Amino acid sequence: MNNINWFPGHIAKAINELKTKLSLVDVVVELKDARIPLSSSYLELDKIIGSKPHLIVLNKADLADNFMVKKFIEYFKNTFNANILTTSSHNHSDVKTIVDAILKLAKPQIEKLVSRGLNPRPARVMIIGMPNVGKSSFINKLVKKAKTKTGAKAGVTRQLSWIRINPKLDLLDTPGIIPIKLENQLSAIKLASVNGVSENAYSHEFVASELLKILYDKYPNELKSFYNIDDDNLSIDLQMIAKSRNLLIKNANPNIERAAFMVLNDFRNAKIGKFTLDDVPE
Ligand SMILES: Nc1nc2c(ncn2[C@@H]2O[C@H](COP(=O)(O)OP(=O)(O)OP(=O)(O)O)[C@@H](O)[C@H]2O)c(=O)[nH]1
Ligand SMILES: [Mg+2]
Repeated sequence: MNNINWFPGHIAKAINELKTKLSLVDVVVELKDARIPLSSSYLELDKIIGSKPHLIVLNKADLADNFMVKKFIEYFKNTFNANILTTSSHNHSDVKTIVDAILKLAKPQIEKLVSRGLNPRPARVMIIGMPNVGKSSFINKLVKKAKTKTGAKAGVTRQLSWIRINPKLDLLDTPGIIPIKLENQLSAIKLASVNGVSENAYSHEFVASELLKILYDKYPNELKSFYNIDDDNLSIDLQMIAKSRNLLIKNANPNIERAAFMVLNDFRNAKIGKFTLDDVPE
């Protein structure tokens, strides 16, 4: 299977669910994977979000290339005037920074209510993001101290519940899932590499081989040194890694399948290094 499969049929349904939830909140927090800030973006998202205030959070920064994360933050700020932060789910020290950023974005909306003679109410926020980007972990981090569910809101779908993060902020307790659209094969390979695509949709050998090409291009020294590959080599493939790691099958042939799993795991756990797969556009 030398491509990554995707199912356009699921997308319309997911987008409709997302739109319904979006209509309930004042602010949207979009999680992106810090290792692929562009490939984990859904191109039509701006149309779906419309003019609602939008905070981008690059999550899993603990696994990404620090220098590149900084460059991407500048890029998003300069090019899109974006509100953007970076975090990782293990780091709980920045909850206040995140909550303050959300409240700041919600303020004009709440002030608008008051200016119309309505009572101020807590701002409403929801988390959205692609599969596996860390939405549930992020929500858990925000609600760690605030365990009070505030129940259904008048006029709002009954099944959805809200969690009061603080007197000024209610969080929708289920995130919105941004469906992945895998039209661009290079983005699809990167998404699969960070475990953002269902494992049934691709062959590990294919994705691991393609990932090795990307890593060799960006981080050749780290890759060679981690897998003990001779410095003279002008590329690294699964065969070389299987040999170097002594992953062999019958007749001392390299076990490509095991090498593929190993490379994907090593990358996903940032064992080879903290890497970013996307490039900042010129
Ligand atoms: N290293 C690291 N791992 C993270 C981070 N955030 C989440 N994870 C891990 O990523 C995996 C997915 O996290 P979830 O919070 O379940 O992601 P999700 O977006 O809710 O996933 P779905 O509900 O399947 O779409 C889990 O194994 C988490 O432990 C992070 O900031 N750093
Ligand atoms: Mg989840």
